[in-house]
Amino acid sequence: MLHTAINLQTGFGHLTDLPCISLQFGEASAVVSLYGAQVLSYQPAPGNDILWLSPLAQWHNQMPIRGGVPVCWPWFGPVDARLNPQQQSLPNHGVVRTRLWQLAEQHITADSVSVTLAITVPDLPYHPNETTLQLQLTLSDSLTISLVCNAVIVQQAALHSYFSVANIDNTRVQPLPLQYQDKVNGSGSDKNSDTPVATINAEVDRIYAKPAAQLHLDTGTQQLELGQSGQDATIVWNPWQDKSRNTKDLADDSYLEFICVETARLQLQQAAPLQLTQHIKLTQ
Ligand code: TA6
Repeated sequence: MLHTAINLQTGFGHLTDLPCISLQFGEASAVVSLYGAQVLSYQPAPGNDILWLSPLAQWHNQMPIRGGVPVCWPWFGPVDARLNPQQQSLPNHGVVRTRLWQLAEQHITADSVSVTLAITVPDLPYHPNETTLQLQLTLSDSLTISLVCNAVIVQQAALHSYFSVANIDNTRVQPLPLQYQDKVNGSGSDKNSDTPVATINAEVDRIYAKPAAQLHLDTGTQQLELGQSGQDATIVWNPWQDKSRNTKDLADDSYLEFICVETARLQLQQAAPLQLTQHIKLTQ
């Protein structure tokens, strides 16, 4: 008999007072924090965490947790003026990373273990009504993370996944579009690459529009398939040396240990419901 379970747990790693939910499906496990609905751990087998969590991550005093899969919503990066009519000072990557979510549903079947976390946001700066957002997490022989909002509003979103890498020099993401927007130094300028493969040997902060539905991440020792749907962009980010040193909740050498490959919907033209999914599967 396959061992399956869903449990409330207090604490994960050094975040000893964080309210979390753990999921177990046979050998595989996952942990999601109720703060931010942030997946913090995905282990296809015991001891092999696919996701990276900063040793300096914090969650008190409105700090978003550095690592795992932060949920960015309803904007990505600095807020766009269209979503901030009163020109308030608003946090990077939206408002739900630093709020407590609730467990809304849980299911155990022969094929998977799943939970749905939900949050109702009463105070979007550009929308008068309460808005409900859900994060659905399904663990089987892979992990599927879906962010769902049925409201017909203008909304951006990203699943800002931090993946553990064995060796950043040998880390590769492919296939990516040749054209990308380069955000290093805040320039936002369009660049062209001559290869569909992203490698990391300096600070990288790129937005790729119209990415493929299936990406391949080679971490140096492991191969991951990253499926995505509902997206219009993939972001690849590594802060490299200087930004690691200058970011409070990163250690000096943290840039050697992770790459962010993010599934995002960034369009601001149309009010539309949201269903954004990232599917993570270890293949080797
Ligand atoms: O997705 C890349 C990015 O937007 C970068 O520009 C970088 O700042 C990163 O996210 C982390 O943002 P955060 O607000 O979590 O420090």
